[in-house]
Amino acid sequence: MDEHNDRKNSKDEQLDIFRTDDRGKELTTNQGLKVSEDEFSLKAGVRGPTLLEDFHFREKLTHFDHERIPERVVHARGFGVHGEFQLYKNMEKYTRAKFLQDTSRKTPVFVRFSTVNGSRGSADTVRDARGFATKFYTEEGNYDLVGNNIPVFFIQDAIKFPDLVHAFKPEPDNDIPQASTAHDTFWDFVANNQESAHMIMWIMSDRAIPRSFRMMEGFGVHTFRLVNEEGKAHFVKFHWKPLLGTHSLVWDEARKLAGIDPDFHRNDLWGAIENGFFPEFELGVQILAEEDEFSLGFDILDATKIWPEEDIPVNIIGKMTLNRNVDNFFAETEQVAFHLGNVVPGIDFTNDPLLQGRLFSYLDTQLLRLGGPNFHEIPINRPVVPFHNNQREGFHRQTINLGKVSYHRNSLAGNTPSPVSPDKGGYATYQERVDGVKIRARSESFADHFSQATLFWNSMSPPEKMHIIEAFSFELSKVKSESVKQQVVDMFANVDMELATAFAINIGAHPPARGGSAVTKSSPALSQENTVKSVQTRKVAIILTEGFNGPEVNYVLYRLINEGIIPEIISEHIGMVHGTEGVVVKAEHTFLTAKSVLFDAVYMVRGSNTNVMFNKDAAYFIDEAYSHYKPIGATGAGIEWLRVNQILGQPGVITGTDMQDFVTQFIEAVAAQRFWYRELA
Ligand code: HDE
Repeated sequence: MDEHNDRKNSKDEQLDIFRTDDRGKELTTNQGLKVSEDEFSLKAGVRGPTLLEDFHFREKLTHFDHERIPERVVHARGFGVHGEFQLYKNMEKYTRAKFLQDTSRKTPVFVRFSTVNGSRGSADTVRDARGFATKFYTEEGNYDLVGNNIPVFFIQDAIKFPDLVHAFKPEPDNDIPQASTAHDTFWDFVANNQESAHMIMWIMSDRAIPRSFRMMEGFGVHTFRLVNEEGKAHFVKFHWKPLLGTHSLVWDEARKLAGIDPDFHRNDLWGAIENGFFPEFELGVQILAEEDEFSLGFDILDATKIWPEEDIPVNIIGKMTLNRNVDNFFAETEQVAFHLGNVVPGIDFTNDPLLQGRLFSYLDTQLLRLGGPNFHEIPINRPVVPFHNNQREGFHRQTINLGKVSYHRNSLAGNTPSPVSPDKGGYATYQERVDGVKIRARSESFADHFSQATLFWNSMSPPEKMHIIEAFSFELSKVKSESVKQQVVDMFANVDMELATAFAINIGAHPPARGGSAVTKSSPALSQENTVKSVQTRKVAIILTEGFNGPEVNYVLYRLINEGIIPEIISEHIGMVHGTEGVVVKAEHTFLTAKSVLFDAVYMVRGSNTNVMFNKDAAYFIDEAYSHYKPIGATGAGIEWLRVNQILGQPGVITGTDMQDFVTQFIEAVAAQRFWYRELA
């Protein structure tokens, strides 16, 4: 319980009250009765029937039978971690939210990353948007920023959300495919709901297969409002920027990882935090004056639109550090309940029809998932400030509310709990003027579905464009309906003719007869080519066998670790491997467990003189890493391997005899991360 005192904060202290440690204790029933036998049920005779009287057996089995709760209808598979947020800049000019004013305060946070489509047990590396939901435990109550790693959404109005989800989930007759959009109903939805065009471009891009939860951006997606002390409002879009940069897997790698390590992203995040490499994300805001609401050429209430960063800069205002893993996955990650309606004074909504619908859905969904209206009392969901109101009873109520009064207005309790005026911290809704007739319709200003999809395409580097074409080709190759395939080709001709033509040919559809876009604008911030490139926590596989060059390997290990790179040794067996000059290193893997997709780079030191299988595996490992565009290094006997694989001299393939020089170049290559132009060299 005192395991992480250095990282204690108000939320952590609160959780302490609920932590319980069964280790070293006597076994009891839930009633505290000491149990003398936990292996045999109570029977009438040793070979006779089990007795109903066996209260211990029944309690144990009944509890077990009820261990599962419904998984989230979307974002079922997630991974949560604790951390804290600290502000760089006082934002009082824009908002009265205290946690956005006080730069000295550390606000505890809980973040749950997730995939959207798959079930709880699905693989981490599937092609999908990722959820990025943050609960700030502020001194004014909980504020939830429930975002994704993609800044736009498939639809413009929440009423279509059930249709969208029915289309992308496994098909209802056979429940296939799991955690994949590569099937008929999804693409049928896309072609017949063309507002999805922009989101689809992101989903087909590298953004949908992140390298790590630690290496993806987060977006609030909707336009929100910041409101200051004077009641003046500004429109705002929220961004999370990872300090490690935004990085992705390649598709072949992602698919293999889904089998080799379905928990790849969980392992990565858990391990990084356990090893003290705390993921950091900066919070950015794009701010737009109310008077400029109609100045952008699109509707800011339309969640299929971004505000290009080059037009409205992202102002970095603070940093979140994720520094503590959960103690218990179910208690914390599974039971955490996010809700867009969890706001603090100074943060308000807009009329984005997607946002408005979410304000209903998140509260509603928890009632089923967490079994009643008292889920705010579950430890992970409690604010760090007290709550008082006249809500009472319901399933699983924990608080014992004192007194007779549970209504407002009253005289028996001095009319308390009493509402608080806005100048004393009470939440007051922003007084936006609203005037209109009741109507079921969509504003004409939401009609342009393609311009920003083209903006995204225009902003991609050639390799990124290639990946998008490949992703469309893959997904649509899995679609059985020729009609749906053709509809999708014709739809994306509106985004770009080259794109639609390229995948049309790959999937055996007719290239589009007409299409094209007049949009020539691009936004460099959208391309991952322009992201931060860091070697921190990159994993390098070091392949060696007995008799390796001791001083050389020692030197390489020293330099890599010094840079924050994580080297892991693969050898013929796990355990100590002996090199020259008395150097001994510990191999953590054999090729049985270590596959190239689990690493960011390879350093080949030495194969085996006798073990043909090992050499075959090593050659395959290097070849696969090469085909995934990863840095490859070799020295001494290792160089011959690269010659045999015919990759010497290719970009990102580093060899050398001067060790200092070699390691410097190799580290630079690890920083560059991928060498897309290999085949062309
Ligand atoms: Fe969600 N979404 N969503 N969503 N969403 C849920 O709430 C919903 C949308 C997002 O880690 C559900 O507690 C509707 C956009 C995340 O616990 C549910 C609409 C964005 C998470 C729900 C949207 C998101 C959810 C399911 C269309 C990015 C996981 C379980 C109007 C800005 C939170 C739950 C976690 C989860 C409804 C669209 C992000 C059913 C109706 C846009 C990160 O309430």
